[in-house]
Amino acid sequence: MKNKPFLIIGGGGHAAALAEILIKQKKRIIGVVSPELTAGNILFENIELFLNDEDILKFRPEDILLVNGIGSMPYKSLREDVYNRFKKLGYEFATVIADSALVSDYSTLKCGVQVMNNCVVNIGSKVGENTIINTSTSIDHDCIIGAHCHLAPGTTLSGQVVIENNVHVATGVNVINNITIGHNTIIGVGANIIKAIPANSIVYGAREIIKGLDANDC
Ligand code: JB3
Repeated sequence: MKNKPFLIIGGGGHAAALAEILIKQKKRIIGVVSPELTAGNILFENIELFLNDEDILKFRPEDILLVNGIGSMPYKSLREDVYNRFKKLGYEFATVIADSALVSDYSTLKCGVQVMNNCVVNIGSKVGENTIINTSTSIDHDCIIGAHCHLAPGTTLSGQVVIENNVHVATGVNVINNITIGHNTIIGVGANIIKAIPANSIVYGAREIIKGLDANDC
């Protein structure tokens, strides 16, 4: 993987956050692939813009590393679709770890994992391919996180938590130790998870104040 240049797929906030991490690490970004830039223009203005994913095919798989800058939100499969398409074509996705993150030497991050600023990944934990460990998320010891997950900012996992594939954990969720969360599940913002969650679940977190009700009704 040494010294290969990077091509970032996506031109939004997630791509910009990744680009800044890579630029700080003096990595060479040779292009951004996106139909439009919707964030991070200050960074992207000096990087060549390719408007179509087909443009990636201009580069040989062995010459570059791809960075999946398309974020991950519930019910949207674009991130995973792009990852699977170019993986199948032989391209390699870089694993990105922010300098400000603390990742144990005894943890395992699969291809394309992204550990954003200020995260902690403790000893014995494993993270599956193409998963986003977003800003200020803490994964304690011996957790197993599946592929194509998104642990949104401020997620906290105690020890031995198992999260299966394609799980979206929203901002500020807390999970106590030895809990399993089944695949294709959405955990809502701020939820505190104290028991196992079956696959294909939706768990609501903090609920917004419903308009028209006064404080006493909430
Ligand atoms: O929650 C956090 C902290 N971040 C979210 C992130 C995980 O996911 C963020 O708030 C967003 O919800 C999302 O980030 P993302 O993907 O950067 O969102 P957005 O700002 O909508 O940017 C999507 C980018 O993908 C835009 O630049 C689109 O033009 C681009 N795009 C859309 N379709 C595409 C395609 N790019 C490529 N290469 N191919 C496409 O098919």
